[in-house]
Amino acid sequence: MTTDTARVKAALREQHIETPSWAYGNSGTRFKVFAQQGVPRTPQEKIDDAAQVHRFTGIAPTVALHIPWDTVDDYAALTAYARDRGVSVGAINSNVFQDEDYKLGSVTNPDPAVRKKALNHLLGCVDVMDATGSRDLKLWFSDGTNYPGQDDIRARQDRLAEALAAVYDRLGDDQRFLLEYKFFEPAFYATDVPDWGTSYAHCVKLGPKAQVVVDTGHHAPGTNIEFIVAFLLREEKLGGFDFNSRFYADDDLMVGAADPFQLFRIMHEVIQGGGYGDHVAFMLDQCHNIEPKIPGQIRSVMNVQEATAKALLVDIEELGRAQRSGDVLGANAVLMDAYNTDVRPLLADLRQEMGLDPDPMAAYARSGYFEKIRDERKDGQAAGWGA
Ligand code: PSV
Ligand code: MN
Repeated sequence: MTTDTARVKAALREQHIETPSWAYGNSGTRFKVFAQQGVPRTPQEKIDDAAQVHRFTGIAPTVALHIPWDTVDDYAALTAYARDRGVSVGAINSNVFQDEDYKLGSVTNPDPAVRKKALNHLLGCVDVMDATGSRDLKLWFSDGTNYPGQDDIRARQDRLAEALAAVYDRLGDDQRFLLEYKFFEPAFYATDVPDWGTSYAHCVKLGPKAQVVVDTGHHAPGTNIEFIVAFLLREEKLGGFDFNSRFYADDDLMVGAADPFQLFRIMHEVIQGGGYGDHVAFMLDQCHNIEPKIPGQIRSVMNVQEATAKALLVDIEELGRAQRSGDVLGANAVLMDAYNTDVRPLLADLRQEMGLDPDPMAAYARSGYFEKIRDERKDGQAAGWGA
């Protein structure tokens, strides 16, 4: 294990984890949304909550928006609002999955009028990026079919390619889109972007401003996600992560909760593959259905930070030596030594050096912020779906 803790801490100081505005709103399953107290009613209040996560962790300075959930009249004013609270607007997430028109798909819909509507939404999201200074447009399509024969799989790929090309052409020099894949749901027979290979193939055709985003919850059980990460980094096509945890499907649980070892293995490949930097966006895409939301986000940021610290502790020289000499057990032991290290004292030290409380969860609980929003946000409509 490396003993160069100064280097590890320096790298950790640079880490940047983005929280999603939708994590602060009410959420649930298709069975029930359990409303919580103090839930934001506006995009501004979601930003207030995101600023708290940054205040206590020091490494969550951006918040992703979801359009139209976070639609406002004046995006420049929203950007200034965020800046005044010490955070800024991160990725813009498009939403072409919640309109009646999209029953048979959005950009792959057989009806050209629906395709046009969906494309206009995506182009409108780039306008929001222009107004907020956001670099990344996240594209996730619920498009697909439920039954064999329902539509022409190949024609749907053509329609997808056409829409992606139009969005790509609209991007500014410093903007990118991140194409997300998901192997099922809400379409159950064939999803139009089911896997990293489909996303990758579309992105390669378009160029460097098209990148793949890996949502850790969007794989079949047993998928080796770190292999995908290593491969995409090698091809310079990994744009970022939507981090969360799954046990069974797209569970959207806190990242690192279900399988912290997998998160460590992913971070190891990120670091090994030169993906540790701002060109790979580390975003959370989670819901907190039964646990409190702001602490849920703080815990999640800490989980990513812990996995990163362990991955930074891997003795790369020693690992390389063992690998080159075919020392199977030795190489494995180098990784496991780092993984089995308790990095919490190192992170507590780091936080103190950064002027933070060493225990972000306890500091938030003591801060009185929850009591304040619980009282202030009693009236009005809480953000979320169905609450
Ligand atoms: C789809 O399941 C997804 O992962 C996409 O990123 C959406 O934008 C997000 O969830 C909505 O919560
Ligand atoms: Mn996602």
